[in-house]
Amino acid sequence: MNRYVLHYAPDNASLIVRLALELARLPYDTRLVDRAAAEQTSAAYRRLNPHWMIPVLETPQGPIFETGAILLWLADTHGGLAPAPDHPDRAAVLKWLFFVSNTLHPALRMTFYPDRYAGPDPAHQASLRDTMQAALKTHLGQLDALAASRPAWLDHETPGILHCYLACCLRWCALYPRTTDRSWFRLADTPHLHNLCLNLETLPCTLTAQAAEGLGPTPFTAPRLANPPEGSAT
Ligand SMILES: N[C@@H](CCC(=O)N[C@@H](CS)C(=O)NCC(=O)O)C(=O)O
Repeated sequence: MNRYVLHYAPDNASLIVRLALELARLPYDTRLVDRAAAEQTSAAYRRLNPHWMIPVLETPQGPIFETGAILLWLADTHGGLAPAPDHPDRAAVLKWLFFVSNTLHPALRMTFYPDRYAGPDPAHQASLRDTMQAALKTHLGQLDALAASRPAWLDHETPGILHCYLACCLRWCALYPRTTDRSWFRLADTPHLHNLCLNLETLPCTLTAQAAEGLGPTPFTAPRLANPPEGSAT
């Protein structure tokens, strides 16, 4: 098999894919996307992802963008990261994976980049941010209730793509955006998701990502801003 190439920036959505690649012990190389130079908008990068977003995973089937699509493709191609297509738990994992990628993650993006969704008026931006933070609180409560019910595909023994996606979203809730009050979020309010993060933090996939992206000792349960060896988060 060819080595995959992950186009990444530290502490960006590419971190989710890196964790999944590491979890499945898949060989890959990385190419830094220099966000400080807005390299994601370059012609070369737009040939990989016309939407100018990180990540992209180059595969033998061509470049894949959209984090959820990459995760699902990896799980289906290699197994082990999610229940197989004919497994009875497949439907449950799919619906929650798509909930995270279609609803939770976009809500987070709207709190990071409110100007892109609400326009230049600061009052409109603040209103969108408040609305999205309230929505995120609801979504995280739903996900915590799900984790509390201990489905086999979300427990500690079988970490997979959903664990990687959720832990990173929780990290970003705690850290970003830097410029506004983030007291709406406390990981302790979702104790079952806290446990999921705690467990992921003990795994080699996280240790490798920590070193590669400068994530600090407790990247999910008590995150601090990345201090990466190369590149920048924003
Ligand atoms: N829907 C995309 C979202 C990815 C995303 O939000 N990427 C951010 C970094 S975390 C990005 O590329 N930001 C740069 C920009 O929007 O200009 C996915 O799931 O891959």
